[in-house]
Amino acid sequence: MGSHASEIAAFMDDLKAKNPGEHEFHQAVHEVAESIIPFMDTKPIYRDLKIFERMCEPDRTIIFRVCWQADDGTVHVNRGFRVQVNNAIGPYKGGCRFHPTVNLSVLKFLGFEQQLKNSLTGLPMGGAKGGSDFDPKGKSNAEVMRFCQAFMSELFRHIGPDVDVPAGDIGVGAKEIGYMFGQYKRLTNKFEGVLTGKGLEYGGSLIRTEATGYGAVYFMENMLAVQGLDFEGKTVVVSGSGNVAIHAAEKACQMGAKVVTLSDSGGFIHDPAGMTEEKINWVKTLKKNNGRISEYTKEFSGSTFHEKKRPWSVPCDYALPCATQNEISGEEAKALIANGVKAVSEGANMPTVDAGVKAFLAAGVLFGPAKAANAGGVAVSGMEMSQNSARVSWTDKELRNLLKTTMSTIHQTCHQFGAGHGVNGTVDYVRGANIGGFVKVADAMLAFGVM
Ligand code: NDP
Ligand code: 2IT
Repeated sequence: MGSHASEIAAFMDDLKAKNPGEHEFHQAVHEVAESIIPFMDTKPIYRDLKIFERMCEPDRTIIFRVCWQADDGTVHVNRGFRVQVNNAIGPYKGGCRFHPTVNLSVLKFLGFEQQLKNSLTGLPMGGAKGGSDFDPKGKSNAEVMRFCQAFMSELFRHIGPDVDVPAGDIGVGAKEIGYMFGQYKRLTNKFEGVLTGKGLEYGGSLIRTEATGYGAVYFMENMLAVQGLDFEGKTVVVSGSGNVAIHAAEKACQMGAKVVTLSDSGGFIHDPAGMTEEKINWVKTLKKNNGRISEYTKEFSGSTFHEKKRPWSVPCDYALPCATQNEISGEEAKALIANGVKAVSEGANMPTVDAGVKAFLAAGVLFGPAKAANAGGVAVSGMEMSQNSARVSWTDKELRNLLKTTMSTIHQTCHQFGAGHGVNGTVDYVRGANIGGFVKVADAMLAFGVM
């Protein structure tokens, strides 16, 4: 990489000048540039035709006002976004996030990664991301419904089953998807597969809810198998307690691991005895009722709550960050390494800061980057799109098998481009995922000529 340092620096200077202040976007692009810029030597036409520059400039960015009324009659104004990054290999596809930290930088980083992630799934999906700075916390159901309807009242004209298919992300689950689908149907008079993560009654797919968390565990299982390791009896630390975290914890438990932590923005719980299916089901109900993870300690004795702390100081064999971006700092990565962590699989998007990723790679930790490790969610979304187009519903067994096979195919792709590139000849899954995702999108773009 050394000989490419100045090309990467110049590329990043240009990107930063064009996108000032968008730190998360810079961070996501920089990580990929470190893999792709040297790789372009193997096929100079990518460089000559500015394929990577084009992937860093969204096809379009839609920003709109979302105005809604609270239960007490007050009027609120939020900002809505949809960043349509690239549709070279299929309709734009990616989730919507409702969280007060949402801004253009966050959605551009997520959309940028999504185009590569979706390519890795092998399914025909382009990349996009959307959302709003709306904070669902503390809102009534009626307020969430009015917000979702207001959001869709503008978004509907920019999406469609062959155009752009949004889904959930932080703050957007089955309830919000239901409200948005209903509003789309009312405005267009069309019942079509325009969103994924839908309820089973109206075109949703089995296993979509579980897919991201389960997939992150399957990805880790594949990485472990290369080194003859597994989950049996291993201690696992999980962050978050939302959709991804709960299902990652559930699958790790089913595979014989001892899951000892969960968290939310208030802090983390440590349960040294390990979680059972019963405890995880209790957390599912807690979260459905908008409860806080601190309540866990009142229900299960022997567990402790650590206010405003993240779980990375707890010794473990494996770590599954499943909450949000930049939740493992360089120092926290070093603490995990010092405590003997052997593998990390990113259920969340970009949960590890750059220094943390570098520390894991330098220490030879098996590190599954988000765009590969959490691709199970969007992969089953792709399967939901197929079922909707064919007007069929696949069985639970078929979908479970498809998810497992997809995660192992993604692992193989990462292995193909990453093997031998890590320390002491190990697999660099970051390089593997970046190049594995890039090639298909890049070759499709070449086929279309200059545009
Ligand atoms: P949820 O809204 O269901 O849960 C989010 C969890 O993360 C909550 O426990 C939340 O705590 C915590 N969290 C969110 N923001 C912060 C923050 N700034 N600081 C600390 N904790 C935070 O979202 P998901 O589980 O769906 O998403 C989690 C991650 O997984 C995200 O990075 C998302 O992009 C990624 N992902 C999701 C997919 C999906 O299919 N849902 C697919 C692929 C990736 P609190 O309740 O206190 O806010
Ligand atoms: O980050 C992600 O991959 C998601 N939030 C899921 C996207 C999708 O379209 O299912």
